[in-house]
Amino acid sequence: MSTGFFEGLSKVTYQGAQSTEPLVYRHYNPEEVVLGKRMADHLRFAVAWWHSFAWEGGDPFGGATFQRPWHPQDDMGRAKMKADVAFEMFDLLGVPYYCWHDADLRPEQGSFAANLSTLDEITDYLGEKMQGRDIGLLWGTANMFSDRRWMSGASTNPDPDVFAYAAATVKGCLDATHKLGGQNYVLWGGREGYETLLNTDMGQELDHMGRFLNMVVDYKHKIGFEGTILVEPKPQEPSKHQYDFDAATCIGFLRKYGLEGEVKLNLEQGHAILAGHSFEHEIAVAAADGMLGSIDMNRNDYQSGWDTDQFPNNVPEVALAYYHILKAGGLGTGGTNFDAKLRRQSLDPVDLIAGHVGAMDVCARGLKAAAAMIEDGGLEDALTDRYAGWSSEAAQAMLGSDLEAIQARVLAEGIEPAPRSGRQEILENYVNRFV
Ligand code: XUL
Ligand code: CO
Repeated sequence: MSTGFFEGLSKVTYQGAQSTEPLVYRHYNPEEVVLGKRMADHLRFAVAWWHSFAWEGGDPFGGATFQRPWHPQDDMGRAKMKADVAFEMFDLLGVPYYCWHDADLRPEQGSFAANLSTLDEITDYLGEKMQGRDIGLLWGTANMFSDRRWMSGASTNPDPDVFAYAAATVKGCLDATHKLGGQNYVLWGGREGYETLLNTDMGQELDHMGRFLNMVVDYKHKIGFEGTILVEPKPQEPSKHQYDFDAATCIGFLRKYGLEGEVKLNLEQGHAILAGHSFEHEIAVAAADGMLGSIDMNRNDYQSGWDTDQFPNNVPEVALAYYHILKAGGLGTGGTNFDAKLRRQSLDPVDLIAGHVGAMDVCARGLKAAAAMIEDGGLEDALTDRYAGWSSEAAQAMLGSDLEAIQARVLAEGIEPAPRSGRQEILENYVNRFV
């Protein structure tokens, strides 16, 4: 029986680019084959439970603006109603995946044992709702940043009891993710960082975080969880400085603690911007090390400089992100999670649908543009041409040589490099033909 929350709204269908209807897909056609694969299988869209269903519309200056029938979110009956509405939205959108934090699903009961048992109960309920539906869990994760117990960190907390609480929490969340057939498990270190070095032993905190992540990997293997463990870079907010600053920092961290073959990255568009990078930079950094795992697709407001978690609406940006994803061989077990929330004035159920429909269409358009660039091969040809000198025998031999021999060759052959144009404007014009 329907909850009636989305009353009057019907299943969103693909109508093609000419359609002027507001709630249809103009570009997202899940069955359309792009570069030999269904669009749905390239994009692997997921809805984020927290922003869509748990977030109440508050900001630092004011409280809740949304008044959902499952608020306040403090008992199991309402948690189940929230789940009913969530699955109604998944059906309307036709999304193949969703993601959650433990705290989004279950009411906060104040004790670890009670929270563990309600998490078990609500995830059993989700499992029942997944039966007979074409929907999977892209990833689960633990919210180890909202409650005051986490204020000084989770695995990096100076208090070993908090480390223990974090380990116990992640075990429960990994068990629940495994039970629901999750494709990945994410750790975002929301409080894994510091406010001031005056009270922080950074080296010890990083060692604890590395040990913690090794325990997560060991446990994953012990229970036979075949999904990918992902960490999610973000430079700051809520901590002043977060240890998982950006992709490059995370890769260095994973190598230091021997986790490079085990853990990949969940890259978020808005986090890349906060770190002073473009999204495609972060994707290319991860891809170069074989650590591209999954993406959180949202955008930030470029004027406010804060993590505003808005639905994506910029096709050229999204196209370059998917270009690098396609070049890297795709998202694997990962997907495109909309870690995006409505604006706090967008009160109506239809706003939730519109946010996702627009975002899915922007991504589909971006993917098609990226695929067209790959098929055309113009960027790849330009790269091949730019690095062509390296295919010569002499250039390759130099890499196995040394400074003395190279200097002797430069003198003997009278080598004087001739500067060449990088052709940036020509390449930008090229990209604009596709987006
Ligand atoms: C916070 C953020 C999180 C993670 C999951 O900025 O992105 O929602 O994706 O904890
Ligand atoms: Co995120």
